[in-house]
Amino acid sequence: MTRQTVLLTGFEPFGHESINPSWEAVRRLDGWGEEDFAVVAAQLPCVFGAAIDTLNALVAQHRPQVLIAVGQAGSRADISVERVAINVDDARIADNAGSQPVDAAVVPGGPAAYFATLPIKAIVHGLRQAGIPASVSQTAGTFVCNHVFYGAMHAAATLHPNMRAGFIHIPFLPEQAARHPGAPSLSLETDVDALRIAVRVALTTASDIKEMGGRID
Ligand code: PCA
Repeated sequence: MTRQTVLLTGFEPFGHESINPSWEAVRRLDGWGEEDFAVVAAQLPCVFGAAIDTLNALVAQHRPQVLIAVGQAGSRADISVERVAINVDDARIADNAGSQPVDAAVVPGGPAAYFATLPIKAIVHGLRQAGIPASVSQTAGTFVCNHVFYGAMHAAATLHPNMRAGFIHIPFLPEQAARHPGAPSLSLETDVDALRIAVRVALTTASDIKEMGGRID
């Protein structure tokens, strides 16, 4: 049996944080696998441009069948499985290299948006079944996470047709939320469990389930 490769990426800390839950979670899954798949975890810089360059090099090196990029979303209360990446960088804060693009295209001339090709509804369903709060998210924002998500989908669409890809935002860890009174958080253990489920569901679901994941607001 050929082993499938799953690439998980997390980000370095950004803003005023000294850790990023996405990297803390994915690095614990580096090397995890079963007879039919193996996980490679890698860190991306929180820098426009360089993050996509790093991701493209990782994809060229590892040729994953499944790519799940993970990032921190401090205001989110649950595991947010992203539906769509948009072709815009509009940064509220500077990235880790000091750049703050406003209304710039991620890929000039590229499509306005790409949908994730992971089974997002099945992943949310699997997470909820396991007692983990999760939802479909309709926006990955306009900062480096959306940028990387768009870059990943563009690479999949143009260069790697056999790679399924998507993005998951995770909340603060409790120790981060303790410095932001009122902010929601999830434990590292829950994040790691959630990513294990996302990987398994992505590998075993050929076509997504049809289950309501929309919002009105
Ligand atoms: N979250 C940021 C970028 C890096 C990260 O972990 C975002 O949501 O864009």
